[in-house]
Amino acid sequence: MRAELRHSEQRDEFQDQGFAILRAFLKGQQLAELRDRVSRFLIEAVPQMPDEHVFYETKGDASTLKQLQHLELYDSDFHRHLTTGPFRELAENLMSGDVVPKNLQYFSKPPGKSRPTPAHQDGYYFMLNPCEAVTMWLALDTIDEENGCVRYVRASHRTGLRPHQRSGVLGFSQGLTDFPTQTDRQQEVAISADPGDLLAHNALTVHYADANHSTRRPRRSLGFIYYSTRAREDTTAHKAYQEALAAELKATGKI
Ligand SMILES: O=C(O)CCC(=O)C(=O)O
Repeated sequence: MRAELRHSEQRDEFQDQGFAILRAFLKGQQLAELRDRVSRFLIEAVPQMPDEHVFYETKGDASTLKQLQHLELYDSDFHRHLTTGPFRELAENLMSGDVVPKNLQYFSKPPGKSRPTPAHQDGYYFMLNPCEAVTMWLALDTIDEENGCVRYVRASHRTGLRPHQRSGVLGFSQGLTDFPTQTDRQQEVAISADPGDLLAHNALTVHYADANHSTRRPRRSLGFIYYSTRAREDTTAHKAYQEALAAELKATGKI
């Protein structure tokens, strides 16, 4: 299929349902190199990272590592992946314009030691006006209903931001107060993914994930966040929230 047609189909799917699925977005050597880079990063970089960018289900137990923030700040390969090349190009296509690369995250749900991801809209965390941003989620493992695949509520991006409250979940501090509605249940889709598959969702799309209920299957992924240049960030409120949250997590011994 010609690239232009493929791009317009991806954009249509994204605009219509609030998410797009790009199977085998990375494959072969590209995928192998990225997975290898992640493995080395976990050994070499994580011990040097500040507490507010490294989350464990149980602090002090390395086998429960659940989330890393801003990999691009600690590794030039990850900086390149976030700021140039296919991920950014896809973000520009889906956002129909220029984007600002914001964050490259790592997610893991270790078997037997993970918690569900609460239902949320990324836009609630981002504090943007207009709320125009995309998150891309790249599977590093085979991820299905058993080990906690991502679940989207189709077309939920069309009805604006919904109320959130503190969730008590480290790394996903806010969750929807009114979830699930009947429509949420009717429109929910569970997306299984193979390594290299990419899911992209609008910042208003409701999504969540179960815990990893398998006994030994890993469940790892990378998240790439881009804001549209049309969006204005409430940087003061965002910084204040992040600082207050980090202080609270430190005071309660969670990070
Ligand atoms: O991996 C997950 O469970 C959720 C990821 C997520 O919420 C996101 O990338 O916005």
